Amino acid sequence: MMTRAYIGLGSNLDTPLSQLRSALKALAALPDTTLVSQSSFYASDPLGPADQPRYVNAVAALDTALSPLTLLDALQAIELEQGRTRKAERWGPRTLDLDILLYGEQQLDEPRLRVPHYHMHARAFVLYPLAEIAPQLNLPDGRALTELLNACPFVGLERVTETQCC
Ligand code: A4P
Ligand code: MG
Repeated sequence: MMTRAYIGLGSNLDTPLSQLRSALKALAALPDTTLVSQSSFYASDPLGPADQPRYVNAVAALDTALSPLTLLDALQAIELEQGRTRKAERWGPRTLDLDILLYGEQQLDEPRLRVPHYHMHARAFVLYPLAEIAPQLNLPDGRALTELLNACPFVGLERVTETQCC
């Protein structure tokens, strides 16, 4: 059985736009998974320490037969493949971050995995790309994505074209 999952992609090191393009190819190549759609790319101001480069963010929709934890393992393998190192600093710079934003209607609170992603509801760089590919979406708790967008201004965010940027 396939489940629709939404993945947040972010990068602010080593040519972020190419990091995201490579990550999308890797998502499309995951076993038992189809890459259904992808948002535009967005340049965004860093959340967290300010002394780091701007990010490029995007959101992808997958239909997957992988379980949530197997999907997380696969995403972390892609992060490592693309040179991700985990540092002590919270929200520090990274070549690639892949977050499971939503996994169907499921709400998970496990040591390795919280879904919906714990901070997605307040992040413009997640909500606007997500709205591009799933404008009618509701969260598992019943909140509409449109409601979250109304409370989250389009600030510190720009859509980037293929030829622009990083
Ligand atoms: N984990 C728990 N739930 C999830 C989930 N839904 N998806 C666990 C993915 N992983 C999840 O993540 C730490 C652990 O979270 C993982 O081992 C996994 O078991 P990490 O990727 O190693 O560390 P992190 O990403 O630094 O931590 P955190 O708290 O998840 O950070 P976020 O929320 O990912 O934020 N600013 C802009 N403009 N754009 C960004 O994309 N990203 C971050 C990172 C900070 N500032 C940003 C951006
Ligand atoms: Mg993360």
